[in-house]
Amino acid sequence: MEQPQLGHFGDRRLAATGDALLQAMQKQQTMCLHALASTRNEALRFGAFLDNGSVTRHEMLAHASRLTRQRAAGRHVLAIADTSEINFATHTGRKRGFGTVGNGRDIGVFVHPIIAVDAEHGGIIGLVGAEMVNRTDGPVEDHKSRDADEKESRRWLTGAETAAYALEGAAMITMVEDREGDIYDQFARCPETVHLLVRAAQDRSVGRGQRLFKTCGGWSEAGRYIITVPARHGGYGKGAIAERTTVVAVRYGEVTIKRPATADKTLKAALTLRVVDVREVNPPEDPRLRIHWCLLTTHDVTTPQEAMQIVRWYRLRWTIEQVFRTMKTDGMDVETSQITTPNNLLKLVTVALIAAVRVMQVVIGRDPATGQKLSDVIGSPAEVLALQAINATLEGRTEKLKNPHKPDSLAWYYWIVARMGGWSGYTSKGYKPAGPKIIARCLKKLDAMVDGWVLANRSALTRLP
Ligand SMILES: [Mn+2]
Repeated sequence: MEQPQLGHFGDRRLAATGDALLQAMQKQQTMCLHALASTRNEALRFGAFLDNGSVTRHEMLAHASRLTRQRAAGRHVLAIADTSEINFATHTGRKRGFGTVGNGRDIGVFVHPIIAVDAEHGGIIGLVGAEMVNRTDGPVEDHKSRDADEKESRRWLTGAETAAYALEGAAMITMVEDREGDIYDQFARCPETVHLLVRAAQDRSVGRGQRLFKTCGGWSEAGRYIITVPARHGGYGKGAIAERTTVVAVRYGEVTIKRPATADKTLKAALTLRVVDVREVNPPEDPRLRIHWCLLTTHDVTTPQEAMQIVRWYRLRWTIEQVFRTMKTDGMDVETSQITTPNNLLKLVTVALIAAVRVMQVVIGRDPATGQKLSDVIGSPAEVLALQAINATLEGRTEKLKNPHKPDSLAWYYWIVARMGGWSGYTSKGYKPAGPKIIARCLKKLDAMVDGWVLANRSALTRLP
């Protein structure tokens, strides 16, 4: 690649190895270097790469963030943040220096990324930043008794500042977070250039002895909508629950929330926020199954259309869940991963995160309805030329086998990716779009072809404006 994909690391060879590792990770999400590498020598090279002091998580994240910042200019960006734990089952007990995850037994790390999503079409713009924690302290017993500034929630407080800095130049920034982000300090300290959209976790006091949830429930309905509640596959003692459809009522209004007794006394004593409340009209008996999203936001909400816009933006939080799902593979085993230090593990998890964002970006952008631009994925004119050349070799003689999408769209790129994966190219009946796994496999092949083409045509390329 003309521009390295993973980072510069101050050395061309390191940058090239980084790109090879990233491409391998896109193809197959695993923490095992032997599985990632195609030869034994390459596995050793990947190991040496991670050991190298110039290869830092900071350079990988800063590089991704720079690309995202360029693409985000002038757009309304949803900065979606969430935490996920990556577990590594272990057979021989805890290794020195590796932390444990929530169950206090498995080795693992916490990943807290922020991803940039286009508020208009929902396509991924890129990674904004990420915090990784190798938690060596064991599970936190009682997080409510701690100050918000303490370790566990600090990442939620710094997220908006990170986004404000990294997405400077965006037309608008909205942080989108689930209930974990419902921290008074975050609303009180949010930078002026950043909006917040957070699902309420706490039934806060809204003054005059009133509580948030009951207050919202008393507002008049702005509309009713049918929504599909996805199936739940069990785990953690919960049984599997089938997909269902249900009717929800949407309400909106304004509340003033009080500073909780546990919060920093230097913060404002009260804050005025808008609320969009989505709750089932006939909720099921079991309160755990009920749909109730009480969405707190700094955006103005004065019409039912604006309320539904808030709901749509919140639902795009799904994107970060998909990134986590792409990252996680079953049976990751630290013992056999040739990863010897927690720091190297965190580097590899960073590569896995960047790879997962790239894969999901193409998976989501393949839908021509999004209208997402190719420039969100491919930066240089040389790579675009290479893709045009590859596209020409993949198109058939008949009209039916021409790439039907605009050459500047991500859907056009996806058509090439899918064709390389052996997809027939016919869009008539029986066509089933490829999922993340197939796309990831094809992306690696395509990246290699683009590289080869750019290399072979370098002399011709220098003449370009
Ligand atoms: Mn969460």
